[in-house]
Amino acid sequence: MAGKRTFTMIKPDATGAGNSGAIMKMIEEAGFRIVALKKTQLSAALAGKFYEIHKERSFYGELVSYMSSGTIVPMILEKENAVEDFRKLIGATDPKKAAPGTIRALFAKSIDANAIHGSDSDENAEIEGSFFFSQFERF
Ligand code: FUP
Repeated sequence: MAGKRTFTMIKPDATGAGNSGAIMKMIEEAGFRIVALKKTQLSAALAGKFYEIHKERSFYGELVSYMSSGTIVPMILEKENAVEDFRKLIGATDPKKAAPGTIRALFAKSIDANAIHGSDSDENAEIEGSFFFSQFERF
């Protein structure tokens, strides 16, 4: 059965452009409830750990330095079929390929500065959410 929670973070390009509020409004209007939220900045070491799954990919070094270059807004979201529905709301990784009206089509600058992250499975949603939030921070 599909899970009720996913994990997201608004990335430095979108926070830097002042788009966090507009993106959060889209998320809430799409029926997601924000159950945990903060604004923070990752060290390179922590960004490297978060993206460890991409360690062998050519863009890993740039991804880590980009993701630690500015503030991010990590959130845990709740909705039926959360992971799949949220991936639809954000659109394809490359904003040039993202469907019109999706968050990446509207706000992403490029394939790396692509405005927002969305977990790709229930298992990763749990792992990624736990990376930023303890059980006590959820409400
Ligand atoms: P997504 O699940 O859509 O976030 O995409 P991926 O898991 O494939 O990639 C994770 C992140 O790596 C992207 F959000 C941005 C970065 N990336 C690049 O910088 N270059 C690429 O060619 C692919 C991904």
